[in-house]
Amino acid sequence: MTRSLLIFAVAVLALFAGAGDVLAQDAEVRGISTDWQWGFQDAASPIMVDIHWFYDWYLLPMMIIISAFVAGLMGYIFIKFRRSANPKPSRNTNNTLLEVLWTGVPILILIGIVIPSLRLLYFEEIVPEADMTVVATGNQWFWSYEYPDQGGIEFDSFLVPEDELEAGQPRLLTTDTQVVLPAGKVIHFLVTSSDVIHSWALPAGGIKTDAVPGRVNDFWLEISDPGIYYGQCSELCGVDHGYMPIMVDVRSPEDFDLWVADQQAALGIEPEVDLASTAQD
Ligand SMILES: [Cu+2]
Repeated sequence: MTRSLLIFAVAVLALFAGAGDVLAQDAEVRGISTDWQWGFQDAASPIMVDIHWFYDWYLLPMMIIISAFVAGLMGYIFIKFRRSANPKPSRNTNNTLLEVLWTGVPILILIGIVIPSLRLLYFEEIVPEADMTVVATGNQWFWSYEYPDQGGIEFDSFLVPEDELEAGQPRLLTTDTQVVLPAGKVIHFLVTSSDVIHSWALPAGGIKTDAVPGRVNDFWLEISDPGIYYGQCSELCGVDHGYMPIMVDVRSPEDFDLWVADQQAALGIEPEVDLASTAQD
């Protein structure tokens, strides 16, 4: 029986492993869900790479093996000990070895889950040295963004209503302004809210962080490939909760600098002045 279980587990795993490839067809839009998608979106950040590994190659096989084992055991009991085959049931009430095993083995399994799980949590939690900071503020019902390192660029980001969408823009995910980020850089995100609890979530980045009024939460995000990545507010925040999407536009660092210069010009922000050199004059 163990052999067939193993084959079943491998078959199911193969299905899951192939699921991510669907997204690769469109190079530009990288972070979006697809029809009939199984499993997660393709990993775009180091955190999501680890989440993929932890789920696909650790938790999921474990769940499949445990579920198959329990289902198999129940099937075996239903047949072997049905009334017609076993009219006189055994009156045994305990078995020390079995009891030690069914207590001890689950404990070992849980310890086996806790170790990589905590390792992953700490990896997410500890922000490496960041290249820049972005502040995301949740509002009923849109997001505002600030770039303190780029002279305080700030803007609001609203949903583009369905009747104003251009061809190829996904409904309920497209926003009028995007969070533009440089590829391959560590971004330190500060997340807060101006009214109720929202949640800044980007599945491909492995991010879901609550935006709580009066409190600043943070996370780090490093997206390696330029492209468009979609997310949504993921905390029930009121009537338009489903209408405050997140659209991240990751560009090459050079294109990002161009965007920054553009934004600064539009907002009338003086380009960064080197204070040290000014003081020497
Ligand atoms: Cu919200």
